[in-house]
Amino acid sequence: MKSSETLLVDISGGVMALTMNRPGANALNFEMIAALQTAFKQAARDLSVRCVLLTGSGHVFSAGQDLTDVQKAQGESYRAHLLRTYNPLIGQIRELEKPVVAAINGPVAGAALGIALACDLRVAADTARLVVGFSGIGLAPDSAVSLFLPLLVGLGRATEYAFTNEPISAEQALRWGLVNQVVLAGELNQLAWELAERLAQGPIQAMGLAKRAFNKAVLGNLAQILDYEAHLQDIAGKGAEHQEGVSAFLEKRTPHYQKAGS
Ligand code: T3D
Repeated sequence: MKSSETLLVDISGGVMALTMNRPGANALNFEMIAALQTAFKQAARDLSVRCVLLTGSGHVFSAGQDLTDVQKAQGESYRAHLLRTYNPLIGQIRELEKPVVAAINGPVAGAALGIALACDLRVAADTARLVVGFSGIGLAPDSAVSLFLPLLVGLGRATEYAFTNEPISAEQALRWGLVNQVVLAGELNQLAWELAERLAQGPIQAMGLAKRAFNKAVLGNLAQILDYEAHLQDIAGKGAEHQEGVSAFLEKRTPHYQKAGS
């Protein structure tokens, strides 16, 4: 598979390294999501790929959905959008019976947080910040964030984290169990690559079967939750709060939800 401008792909030593690469915080547009879906398809069928390593270029992992695209794509319902974008992608990551490592090189928000949480292991730079993001623009969690978050950090913390939208540091994410390791930002690429290579040299059939068992044990309702999130996002996406949240973000001002009429 060739790299595209939005997704750099490099396969060597059994590792497929995927780098999200867009100006403006590697925000996800349809082209990048489609490129990720294609890459995960290839990772599934290419026997030379034994591990996937996902990161972002520059100083941000990814800011989630490109909010300038959200304003342009008024024609498509959020449900339809999620059914062709994040929902299948999250499913692909969980169904890939090979290890998937996220190297979180900087801020991660929204759907990109869901993508990172769907990965098997997360290594974060000490400078990374994890942001739920959705409530910041008047949305409900999607991309299985409503499943992964309570699973990993407990319902109380997940609720507080989602409602307040306060970013958490890499160290706090480590304490909460959201990431597996925190390393110096300057060493992240090297250390994450070494981890991915080590995994690629291991018994990946056994790891794949372990992943299948974990999916069955704690993520048996993943497809249902993704579908329900799409339904809820359709409601939120039509609401005045979301309009106000996106306008405020693009105008770089504080949103005024009380005036948004809910
Ligand atoms: O079906 C559907 O479409 C609904 C699905 C939604 C899924 C979602 O992902 S919703 C959540 C969307 N994401 C967010 O709301 C996150 C918004 N961004 C942030 O919170 C922060 O930007 C970050 C924490 C990610 C990074 O903060 P920081 O301080 O490191 O960078 P910054 O200065 O805020 O951003 C850098 C640039 O990226 C900036 O542009 P500028 O001023 O340099 O021209 C900023 O506007 C741009 N940017 C950041 N996030 C997005 C974005 N541009 C487009 N879309 C974004 N999401």
